Amino acid sequence: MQPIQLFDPESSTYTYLLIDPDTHDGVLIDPVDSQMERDLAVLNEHGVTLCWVVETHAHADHITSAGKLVEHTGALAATPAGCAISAAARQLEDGDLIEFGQQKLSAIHTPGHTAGSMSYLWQDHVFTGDALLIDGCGRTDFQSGSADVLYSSVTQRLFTLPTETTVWPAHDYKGRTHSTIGHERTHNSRFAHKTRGEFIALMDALHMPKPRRIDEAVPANLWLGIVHEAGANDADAAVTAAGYAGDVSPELAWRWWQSGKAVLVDIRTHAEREWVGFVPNAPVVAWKQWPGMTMNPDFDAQIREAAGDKPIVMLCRSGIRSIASAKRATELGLTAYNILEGFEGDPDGSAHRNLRGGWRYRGLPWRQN
Ligand SMILES: N[C@@H](CCC(=O)N[C@@H](CS)C(=O)NCC(=O)O)C(=O)O
Ligand SMILES: [Fe+2]
Repeated sequence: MQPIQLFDPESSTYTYLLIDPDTHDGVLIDPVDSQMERDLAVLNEHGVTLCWVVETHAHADHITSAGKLVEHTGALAATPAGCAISAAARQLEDGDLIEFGQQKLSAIHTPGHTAGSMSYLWQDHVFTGDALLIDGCGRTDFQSGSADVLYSSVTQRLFTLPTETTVWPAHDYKGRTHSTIGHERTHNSRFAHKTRGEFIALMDALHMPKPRRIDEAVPANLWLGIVHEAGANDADAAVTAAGYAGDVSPELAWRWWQSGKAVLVDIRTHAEREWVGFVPNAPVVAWKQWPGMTMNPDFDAQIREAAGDKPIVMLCRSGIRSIASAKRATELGLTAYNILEGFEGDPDGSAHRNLRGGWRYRGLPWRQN
């Protein structure tokens, strides 16, 4: 089956939908926020269960819809580990496989446009992001880009794929849709018959204006496109409580953590995180442990280490253990808050909306991370 190629004319971005023909499980690569309704309609039309939303890098020219798609569909986000998109459930390293139905998509680290950029190989199709474009390549003058590194990625990782592999880029500004590795190897004017030195000189001489939306796009894309309004923290306040610093809503906890104002600590058991859901990259300090739900004897030392010199917000399942552990942390001299009603509180989901942008949904089948 061919990938389905979708286009956003405003940013000239291609989004790709890959579908397992037997199970109808699917993957979306590089979706654009303004095209989310269209993409949901396409998923519907093909009867697709979206399993993964995958990014090739933190885009500089448009905002991704990955976070919203996670929220709408229950898919998980998978992003290159080197791109610091910490809200994504899965952080991909070179060679990692993303499985959907019987299909496998493999990650190929192709740095140079950005340091973390990944390409993805599915059967004889390669999705090259901005590493390799048709008769071109992504610029290398921002986001830890490097022409030297891109030359290696393209010539050693992409041009070594089989000649007939179809190349599907993240952008084309001239209406071209796809190419092949063989064609790009012999015709791409940036690489064909060019030494490394010639390529670097060519990239150094480009002097392109910066992308129009870079200042809003990159920070938003580091959070899967979920934008938090500046200053919103001030409108909310923690409610003071006896024996610990106070109670905070999940949304406030999320914003504190996102802005670096506090550390969000998950104090549930490993089993709960596996089966119920988790907050990507949140430090884990169990309050109680299986077997028998006995106290974690190392809690005091571990919570001190997790907190460092910051306040902590405690997350549990329903908001009982988080209060007990916040009280204990307070006794240890830390500033500790309780997240009201924990991971499973708020049955209508509204207060957890932002958290769920990066969390696994409760009640969905467990997927190996
Ligand atoms: N005019 C576009 C430029 C976008 C741009 O610079 N795109 C980057 C990718 S994020 C690039 O490498 N473009 C390669 C090219 O234009 O040849 C904008 O303002 O958004
Ligand atoms: Fe880019």
